[in-house]
Amino acid sequence: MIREMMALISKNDPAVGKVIEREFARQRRNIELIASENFVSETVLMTAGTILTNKYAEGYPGRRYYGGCEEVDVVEEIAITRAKELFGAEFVNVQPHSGASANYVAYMVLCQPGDTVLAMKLDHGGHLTHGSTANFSGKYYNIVSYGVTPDTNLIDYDEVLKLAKESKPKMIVAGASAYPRVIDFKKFSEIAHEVGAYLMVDLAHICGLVAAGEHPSPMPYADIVTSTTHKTMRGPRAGFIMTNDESLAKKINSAVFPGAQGGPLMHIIAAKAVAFGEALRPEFKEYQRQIRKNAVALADSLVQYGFDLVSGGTDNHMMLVDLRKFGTTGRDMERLLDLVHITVNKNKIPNDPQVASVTSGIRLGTPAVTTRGFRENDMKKVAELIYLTASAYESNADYIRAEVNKLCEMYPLYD
Ligand code: DSN
Repeated sequence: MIREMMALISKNDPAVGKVIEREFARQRRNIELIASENFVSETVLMTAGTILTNKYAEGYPGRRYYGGCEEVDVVEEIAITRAKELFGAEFVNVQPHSGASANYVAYMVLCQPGDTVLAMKLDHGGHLTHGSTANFSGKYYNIVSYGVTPDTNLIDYDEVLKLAKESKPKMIVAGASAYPRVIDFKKFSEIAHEVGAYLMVDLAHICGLVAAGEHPSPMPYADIVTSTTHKTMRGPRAGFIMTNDESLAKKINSAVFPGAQGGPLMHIIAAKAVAFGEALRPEFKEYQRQIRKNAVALADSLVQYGFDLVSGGTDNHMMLVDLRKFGTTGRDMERLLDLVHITVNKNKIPNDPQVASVTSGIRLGTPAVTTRGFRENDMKKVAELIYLTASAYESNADYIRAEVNKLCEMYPLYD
């Protein structure tokens, strides 16, 4: 089906078709270790490419501003019902186009511009929407930032409490884009309660792990939980919002539409419904368990090869490699790994002496390779290939490419 679709696109629009065909070849050829990426099922992929893209459906099921919404109403309800079951949520809005727009909505609902928000520093693992001055969050809110301790690189909950008492935030944001350890949502909620703040949890990275019970859920503790659907969750590129507080439900709906967005993307909402359905199956639990096993295997092997990992290892799907001991930077390592067909992203480590375009680290994650079928032994091989790239690239480049090729042929993608 995928190849037929690509052939059709290439026939009708060779310029775009060729890009898609080359990108398809790249995804099949490379070992994908970007922690936020994954490979969706063919059902999710096909659903995202359906005629549902033709439909305008501003509003919510049963309350739309357009006629002809009887079918898309059904699919949005399916997505909502499945997400509620998956996360034990009382209320779900599946319309956010992305994690960033879901976060925008959470700020709109829980805060007023100018309010103080306590969130994780970007270079300690937070996200742009957690207070970067280049982002709406840093421009419209008074951001106070917490981070990790210098000795353990774990979230410093004592510092969170101290900063919360000093700054009296309206909202505390928990959740991260580059934090390899368990996040204690209960502790965050105790701190929030102590200072009378709302707790918003950005679940994007660990969403699939939480759905499968591989990481504690924030649902009993957070006022609002936002997430993407395309990382560990393995759905289409999009977002969603949950709460168990009935009084916030209506505000969230109004803040999504008409507050922040216009027409929902019904083809993507249908693909979210499919992904939530897949996540309700027992195989998804097994998949998430394997993501963690693979992450531990990769982390342990990298340590054996002499790499320093931020916080010493991982509890989830990702790890941060501190490259300083190898005398290289995140930028150079990302480039060299690209040349041997291993895809990663440069990433700041806590208190990084390098700027964001260089960095001292790379971030590695196992969701995508686990989808392909990689197991612990394969991760050990991947660690060896990363080590050779960092320590003796010139003399090993051909060998590394050949080994990458062997692994990718052993676990073909979309075959
Ligand atoms: N940009 C995403 C990531 O790579 O973690 C977060 O939204």
